[in-house]
Amino acid sequence: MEKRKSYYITTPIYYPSDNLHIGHAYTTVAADCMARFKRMQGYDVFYLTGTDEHGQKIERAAREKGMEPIEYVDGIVENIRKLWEILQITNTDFIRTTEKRQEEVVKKIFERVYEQGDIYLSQYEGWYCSPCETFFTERQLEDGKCPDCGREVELLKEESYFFNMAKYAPRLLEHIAAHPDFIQPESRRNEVVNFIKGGLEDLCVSRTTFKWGIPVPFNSNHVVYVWFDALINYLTGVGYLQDDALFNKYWPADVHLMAKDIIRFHAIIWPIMLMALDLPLPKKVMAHGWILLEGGKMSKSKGNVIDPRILVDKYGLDAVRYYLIKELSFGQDGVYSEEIMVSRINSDLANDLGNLISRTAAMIIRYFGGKIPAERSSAPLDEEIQNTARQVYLEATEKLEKLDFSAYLHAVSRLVSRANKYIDETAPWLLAKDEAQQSRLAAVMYTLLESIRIALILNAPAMPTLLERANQQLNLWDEPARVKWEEAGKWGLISLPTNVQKGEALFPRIDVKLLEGAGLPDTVPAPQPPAPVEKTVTSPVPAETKMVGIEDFARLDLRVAEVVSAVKMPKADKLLILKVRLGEEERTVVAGIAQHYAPEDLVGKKVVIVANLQPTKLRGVMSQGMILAASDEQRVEVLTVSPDMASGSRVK
Ligand code: ME8
Repeated sequence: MEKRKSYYITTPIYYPSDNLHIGHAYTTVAADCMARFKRMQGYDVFYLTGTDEHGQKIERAAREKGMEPIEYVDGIVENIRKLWEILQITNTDFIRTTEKRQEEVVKKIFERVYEQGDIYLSQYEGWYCSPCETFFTERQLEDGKCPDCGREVELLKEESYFFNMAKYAPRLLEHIAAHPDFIQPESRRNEVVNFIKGGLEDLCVSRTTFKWGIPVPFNSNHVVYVWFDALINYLTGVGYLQDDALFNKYWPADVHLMAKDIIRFHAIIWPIMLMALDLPLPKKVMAHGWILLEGGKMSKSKGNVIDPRILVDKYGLDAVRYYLIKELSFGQDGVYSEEIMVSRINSDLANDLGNLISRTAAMIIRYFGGKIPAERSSAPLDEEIQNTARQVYLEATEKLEKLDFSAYLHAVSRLVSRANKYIDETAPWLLAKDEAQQSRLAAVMYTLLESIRIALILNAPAMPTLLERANQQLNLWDEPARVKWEEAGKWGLISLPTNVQKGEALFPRIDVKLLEGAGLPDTVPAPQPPAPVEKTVTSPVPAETKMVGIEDFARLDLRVAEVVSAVKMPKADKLLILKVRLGEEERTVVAGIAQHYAPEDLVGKKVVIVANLQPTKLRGVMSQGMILAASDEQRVEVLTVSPDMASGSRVK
């Protein structure tokens, strides 16, 4: 049997000084997206995450609560594990630095590096930042404070073991130059190279001022420096010195993923430690940006954190993961606000993907009882969709390989938008009226369902429950969990007849009003839904009116719609709720014309609506379009066309 290729990905091991927030969730979800993608490609994946439990910071946090460090971290680690379950993280193992396996490996490594002369005993004097667990020289301080977090530092003098890093600097620079992909993104690589070129000082790798750590094996006055200990987790996790078969299978790691705050530890100290151990270096160290709040960085110690569990409860797992993965552009920071998240979920998932699926499913049921017939006549437009699907597959694959998560989801969105546009272009409700167009209608439905199948597969690494949920209506796969990535690269895998059934909306639209008074720290004001007033036509056109090209105008889908019913919106003076028919399709539109029209005056009228306006909820009612009306100082008059004009007709 052919041996499957292996893939080893890690997240940082997080400090269990407090519960984790969406920043940590971001890294873990992104790494999980990668692990799922690689599994779908057929790789044998090892995905490691865990907790970094030693050091003065944790010891202090525990003491402040009057607890033993281990007792303190045990509780938080339990919460972290639960959080990863909630987010459906598929980590292969979870490593805690307080485990026996880690202690044994750290001691052996420390001893070996000491024996070969790369670790030596000396005196250390320096400025120590306890929250960052880092020493700084006088020169590195900023205004006498920690250059990383801006907090107070303390002058510490102690006997310490030092790791001779400078010795390996030239080799590391050579390695970085020969492997341009080793440190990503490029801006971080340049930063690291400049830092190394500035001269590496030997690293202090032991402490005597506190006890909460792994003892140096030959001198129990010292504990191993927390970063020296923590980085080794990446080796212990895959069985270094303990399970050779496992280790040989997965080492070197394919990717260490983290945010930019800890890139130097991973791109300088860690490779040098591995060089000292004669081990191959990881293939890639990738640093993403930070998720910031409007007021700055989120931090456990500042207490301004966003709890991912609450978001999942409110908005659902797939939606929250989707938002996180799409939010940070390659290597860049992004600003979190609940409003931005909700508007992204509404536009990308409720309007685009969710609507595409529900509209297509409804049409296949309405026109063919859920079963697309085999007789299909294609048109050149169908090929255009196939090409888009192919390009999107290639692009999504390429972006994921590069860990450019946001660009990957942007690519997938392109296919969804193209398919939605295809519905408008082919107007299936018109085809359905004509017996002679049955086979064309079947081809249109098939093209849509194929596009959906591909878009679903491509979204699957980001949204773990999506395939299963969509499959309940679409019945595309016998076993959604076994779908392969490459199936998204092939057109025409759906065999006929299909078996599409009615189902619930996959991504219900979120009412932005739910956000009011949510009491979130540092969030921007909720975006206002577009006012439900009609387009007003004033005359004459003011000179400063900005001219638009015909292509801008063509983006509006204006249609004739027949008003089939109209009622007043309860407790709203200005609003009417109209049911309108556009060809076969029925829609609800909320219009701000109650002061100008009695509901019964509108019924039967053929009005003009903007049919491709983003749906929005007004007073709890989803409005799916806007009615055009002219207005002057006194009146508002709804635009109408003659009663014999077919509803659904285009207005241009
Ligand atoms: O640094 N935006 O642990 P840590 C994006 N124990 N990512 C964020 C984030 C934010 N606002 N906040 C945290 C440590 N992260 C060490 C690691 S590894 C051998 C030892 C994520 O709990 C991001 O991945 O402070 C960042 O690098 C990591 O959490 C820091 O986690």
